[in-house]
Amino acid sequence: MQSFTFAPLAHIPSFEDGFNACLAIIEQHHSFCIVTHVNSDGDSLGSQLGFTHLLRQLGKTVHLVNPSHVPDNFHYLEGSKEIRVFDADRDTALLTGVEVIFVLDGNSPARMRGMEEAIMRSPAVKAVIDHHQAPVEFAAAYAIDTEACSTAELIYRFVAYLEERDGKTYCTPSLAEALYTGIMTDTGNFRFPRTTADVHRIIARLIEIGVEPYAVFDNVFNQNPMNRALLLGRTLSTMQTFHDGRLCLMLVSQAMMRETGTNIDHIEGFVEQTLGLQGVKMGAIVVELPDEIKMSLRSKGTIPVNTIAAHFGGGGHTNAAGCRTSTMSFAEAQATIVRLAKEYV
Ligand SMILES: [Mn+2]
Repeated sequence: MQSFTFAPLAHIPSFEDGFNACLAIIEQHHSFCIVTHVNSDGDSLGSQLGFTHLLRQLGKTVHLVNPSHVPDNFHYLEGSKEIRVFDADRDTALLTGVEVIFVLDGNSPARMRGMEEAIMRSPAVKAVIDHHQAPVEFAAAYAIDTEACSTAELIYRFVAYLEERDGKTYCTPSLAEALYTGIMTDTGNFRFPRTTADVHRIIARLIEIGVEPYAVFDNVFNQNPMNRALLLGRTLSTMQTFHDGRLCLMLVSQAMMRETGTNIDHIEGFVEQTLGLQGVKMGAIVVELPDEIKMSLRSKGTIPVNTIAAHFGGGGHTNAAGCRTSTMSFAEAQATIVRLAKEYV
């Protein structure tokens, strides 16, 4: 497989310019493929499906292809069963044949791990809607607002704008539920710093349209299989603190996953436990996978965990970031995080 390198985007347009550029692309084309990042989460799926429901009401043809499968707890989202897991032999022609590829909740083809080549070789117009920092050069349009709580919030702006322009309602119950899911999960259930009054006004509208907050929460978070609970127990027992209790580290080894019959999907959300410990300013979970080490980082205040993630070639936000390494051992990755964190905590 060819490997691609991407230059940082030299000029990041204002959100308004990027928004208008995306609107023009929507207007001018008929067939779309919407893709999102590897290891699907509530915001990637919620924004992908919310945007799909919008584009279809505008008469567009929409295909959905992701680099990884939809976790079971998001199957309640309407349209989720249409999402294909990318298969190069089957889906390269689809990506090549559509007029537009929209990349949501990610700003580099590298985030669509395994799909980079198909995306880059496709003659389709590429466009990005995202709220992460450090986009790379590959698309014709970028609607990026790093102040937004979620990509779902940005999709809502398209919905609201088009409703105003066309004088009709596009925010159907299915669309509302998709965007609610994205906002709820990416704000950590409405508690992270970007949970603004404007976000709550959007949520108010989504509830008015018919979203049931408890039902969504129940679908996403109350469906844990027993083996996940057992893995969480084992993971909590690995908790260690460093730097006078300001850094908390948790570990998940291959053996722990094997013994509990779990996989990477089951670890979603574990890292949040680190910040619950008194005095902790930064938390990390280091996960040993068969061919690489995956790390998720969280912080309070101004500690820039995305800077630490960038050391490993990853990224994210100030308070939530992630990265992977296939060159360091499990132990080396842990030691490196502890060492890098010292400067910030
Ligand atoms: Mn997001």
